[in-house]
Amino acid sequence: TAERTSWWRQDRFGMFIHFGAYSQLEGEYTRPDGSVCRDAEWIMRECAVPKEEYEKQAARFDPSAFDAEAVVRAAKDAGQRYIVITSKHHDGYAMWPTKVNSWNLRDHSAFDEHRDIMRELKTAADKAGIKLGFYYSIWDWHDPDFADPDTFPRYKKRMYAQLKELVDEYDPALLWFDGEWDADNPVNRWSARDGAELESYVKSLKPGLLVNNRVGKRRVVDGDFGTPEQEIPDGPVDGQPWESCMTLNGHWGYARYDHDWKPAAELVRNLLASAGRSGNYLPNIGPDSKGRVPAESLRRLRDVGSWMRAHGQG
Ligand code: FUL
Repeated sequence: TAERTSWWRQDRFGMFIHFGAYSQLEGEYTRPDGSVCRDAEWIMRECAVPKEEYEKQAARFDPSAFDAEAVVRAAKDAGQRYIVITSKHHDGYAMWPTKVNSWNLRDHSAFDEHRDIMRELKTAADKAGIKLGFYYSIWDWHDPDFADPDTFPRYKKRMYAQLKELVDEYDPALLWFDGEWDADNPVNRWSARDGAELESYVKSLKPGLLVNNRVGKRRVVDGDFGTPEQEIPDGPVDGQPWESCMTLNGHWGYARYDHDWKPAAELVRNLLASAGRSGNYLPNIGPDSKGRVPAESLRRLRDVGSWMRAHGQG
């Protein structure tokens, strides 16, 4: 693990991106009775959006303004050295043209079918010397085979196939699993064994691949690094390398009503605290329905970059 994680421990600072079909709703769902329910990437579940309605919204998703080069430049200027983007969140919607199902950005959207956001990011990242990783949710609200113990093996097969696509097509530096908890799936609990199996599978596809601890039960032996969320731990977590992921406002996915932004000084403080405690820092951006990164996020990242350069860290 020490050698596997050496580039990542040196990098210290990355960019998280939450972007998916939920971004189309921009955090707000208007119910048939006119009342509005608010959330972000959890909106489908928290606001009980009917499946057909969510699919209808996804069919309108057209993030044509997404600019991979600008995103990579923003990361680079901030001093971030790797990017982790949601390839599939809990809603099951794939942000790359997967062949496993049609619940994806190419086959179920209003987006230019010739574009592939993941490819664009990979190309831009490679050019800038920035590493690219993928978040992938094990939990899946959309796949009908997920929640039923009898059909779960079929789901698992598709999940493995999707991960193989991601590794083969985009050669990611790391995979960031999530949604490994037992929700929805009381019989087929995601066991330590499921985790170990999945971890060795993805590492067999690419031996150097880094994997976070949510691939299993978040123990020291699961994956290569710990994943404290919205907090900076006091120091090493069980002696395991760690990375603290954090929102810039109160949500991961875009939420048009959320203006509660953290000041840039707080981000700098968090970065320094993480680095000082041998951890990584992974602040998040959430592009809107058109794929635009909020100006408030960009401004804060720029300010962090200026601070880094002024102090000889850029
Ligand atoms: C959590 C998820 O449920 C959130 O939506 C977000 O992706 C965060 C980074 O991990 O477990």
